[in-house]
Amino acid sequence: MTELSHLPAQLQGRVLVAGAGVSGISIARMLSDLHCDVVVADDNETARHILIEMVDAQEMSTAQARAELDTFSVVVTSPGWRPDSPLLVDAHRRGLEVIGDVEVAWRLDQAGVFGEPHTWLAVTGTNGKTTTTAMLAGMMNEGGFAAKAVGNIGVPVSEALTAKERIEVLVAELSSFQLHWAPTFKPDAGVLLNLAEDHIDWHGSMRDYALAKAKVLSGAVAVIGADDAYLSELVEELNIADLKSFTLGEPAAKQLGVRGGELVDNAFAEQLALAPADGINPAGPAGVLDALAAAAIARSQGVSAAAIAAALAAFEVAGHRGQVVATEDGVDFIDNSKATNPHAADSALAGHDSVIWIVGGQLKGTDISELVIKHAARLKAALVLGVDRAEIVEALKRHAPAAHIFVTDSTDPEAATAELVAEAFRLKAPGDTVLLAPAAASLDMFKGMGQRGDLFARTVVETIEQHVEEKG
Ligand code: UMA
Repeated sequence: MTELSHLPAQLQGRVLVAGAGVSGISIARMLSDLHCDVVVADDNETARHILIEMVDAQEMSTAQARAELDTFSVVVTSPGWRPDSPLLVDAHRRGLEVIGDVEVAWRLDQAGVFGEPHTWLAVTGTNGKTTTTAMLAGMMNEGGFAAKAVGNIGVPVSEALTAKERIEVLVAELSSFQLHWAPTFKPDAGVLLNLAEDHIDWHGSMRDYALAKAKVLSGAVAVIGADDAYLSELVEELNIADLKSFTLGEPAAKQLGVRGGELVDNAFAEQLALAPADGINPAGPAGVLDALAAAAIARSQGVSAAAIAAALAAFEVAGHRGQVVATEDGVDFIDNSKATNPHAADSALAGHDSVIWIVGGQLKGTDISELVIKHAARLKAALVLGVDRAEIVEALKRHAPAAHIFVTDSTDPEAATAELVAEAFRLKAPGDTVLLAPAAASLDMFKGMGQRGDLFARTVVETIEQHVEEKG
């Protein structure tokens, strides 16, 4: 076990962990296992009590931690805490360093606390992060590395670092929050997939959001999505050495792309065919882009074309990303609960001619008007829920006047879902698609986007079963 004196200096004093959620529990556990003096603060008393049953740490309210700030040597914040939270603002004002879970794990790893430092492969972007991360982990494992998908995907980074059986390669899905709180993080290879408005309320501006994400490009290998105009402009300004990219078109020099129906690497090899573009799961251009991004990073680490092809063939898309959960009388019911911002909802809406769209939740400061304008012609109806419903209804009335609008004011997850699904069944006709792609976060009403998708799927399936029973 590591001596306290081998740890980075700030961690040798009293460490305040802000947040007793998934990342707070994990970071507190890792630090207390390293004999650090750990205190966890959270606004939620139940969360604090759950934590201390699992971890050898002290707990206190956020207010108390604020009052005792002078006793701490560093604050380790959970990613969801906004930079303008009073506790973090006060800490900053007193000159206390505030860093995130990823930064702590990174610093400890660089200090050799877990043996030889690990290989860090970082994936970020507004959309496609989780799929790309999972694909990349699959490719690395297929290529013979002991790799694990961690980070925003739901497995805290610290969990992988302290795993009994050593994991060599951390394939880290990193949110803009985690990157914001990781000032010295420098992955071995990083990919920034795309950039569109999201989390503007948290970051303060699109530019700050984008700059946080661009931190994954600080390592030896940096890859971006070349088809994204905003991103291409941003990296020009950042002047990144030896930047590689990927495109749906034919690959130029330093690019991966598609030629003759094959994914081709022209960045880490010369026109090397990797795998067929057809049959990639998830189907469609978004899936091909994610596969190209993952392949770029895998290739940078020496993974063979055969291993990449095998990993893609075995890959299955995770839940809530566009599965058809049921079909009745020529109408598909699709769960894309993962569409937590307008950019993601944009790809979900594309390709359907007549959509009954379930939309709403927390817009997080983003503007939904453009999305409504772009898809107005395919909107047969919009069924609206959530805290920002008034803003959404206004955009619909203004930009999609032909769409039938139905709003639920219910804040109960089950009741609201039942109302919307019942309305969808009343309205649907053969050829329509009933699409849950809310363009907004779920946390105003649901435990997360998973619960939102599950409730939708369950309610739809139960309604169809009821129809079958009635007919029978
Ligand atoms: N809390 C306070 N005061 C505050 C804010 C939060 O006391 O001002 C407390 C809450 O009571 C709660 C805890 O802090 O007990 C929650 O911390 P958190 O919001 O950082 O959530 P975690 O449970 O630690 O989960 C986080 C990520 N959550 C967020 O970034 C919001 C998870 O990403 C991630 O999987 C997990 O760490 C492991 O790394 C989720 C997410 O929604 C999936 N991510 C966003 C997205 O994908 O859009 C970025």
